[in-house]
Amino acid sequence: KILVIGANGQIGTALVDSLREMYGDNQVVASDLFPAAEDKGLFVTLDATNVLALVETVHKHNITQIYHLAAVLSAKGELDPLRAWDLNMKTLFNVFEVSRELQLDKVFFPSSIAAFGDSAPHYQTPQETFLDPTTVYGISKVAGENWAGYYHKRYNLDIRSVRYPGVISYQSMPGGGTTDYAVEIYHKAVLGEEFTCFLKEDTLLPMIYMDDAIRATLELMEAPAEKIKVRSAYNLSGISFTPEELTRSIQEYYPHFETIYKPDYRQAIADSWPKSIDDSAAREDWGWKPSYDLKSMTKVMIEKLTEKYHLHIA
Ligand code: VAH
Repeated sequence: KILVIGANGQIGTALVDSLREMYGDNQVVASDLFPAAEDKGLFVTLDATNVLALVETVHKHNITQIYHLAAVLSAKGELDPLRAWDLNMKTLFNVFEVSRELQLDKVFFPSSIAAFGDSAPHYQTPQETFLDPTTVYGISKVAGENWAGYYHKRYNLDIRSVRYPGVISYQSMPGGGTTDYAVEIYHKAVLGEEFTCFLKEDTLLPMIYMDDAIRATLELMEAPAEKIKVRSAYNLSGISFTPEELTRSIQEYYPHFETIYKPDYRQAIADSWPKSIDDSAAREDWGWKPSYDLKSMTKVMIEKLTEKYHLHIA
């Protein structure tokens, strides 16, 4: 069975649904610190910093794979660096150690474009390049990538990872990320409100629509092990756009929608990240190809959020 740690997070929420669709509801155990609002199937409360609790959960539910989606994200991590490092790494080591000891089949842990810093080329950022992350979150992701490679090489643990761009979804709100503006903006537009963006209008960032992010994750995890050449984390790209371009794509539906720009401390984080990603390694090794562009993502986001708020497109 599959255990998803951080099941109530932005990616965890969508990932649990997709894993259940693929493998069956009773094959996926969702876990988080507290239950989600609405009951959505097999769930256990689990604090992944508690290794004994993790061992107990793995034994009790016959877990053979772990997807570790719990972490403190980039912006929030800067408010309490050592807590973010401690939580991100303690949970990661627990997952890697328990998976090694109990000989789990596969482990997924997410890296991020936050692994890159100012020394990496900002356009078409390559798979192999110098990593000098500017946030604690990014430092924890680079450390995680190196530890993943170590556990694979030394213990032959089948750990797989992708460097997610900013992930955009309607199912749940992200928490504490620098790319969160690109989710919040759609909610404001659908609710007929003005949006205040915490990044400058020309801040170009690599993003990905959740359906593509989840499909990439499942395709990576389903690929034969011998195809997985990268045991740190695969670059993954979806769509690169600026807040201005995103606003314009929304105005096709809401002509009077307005974004005002009030950059804050997250601007410096965004400026240190790639503007576009070269994901040719993922395309070559396991056939990755995104299917959403800005137009099709905006269409589905507005449709889904209109339903969610029980509104009807005018
Ligand atoms: C964040 N959404 O902003 C996450 C992600 C690349 C962005 O790591 O921290």
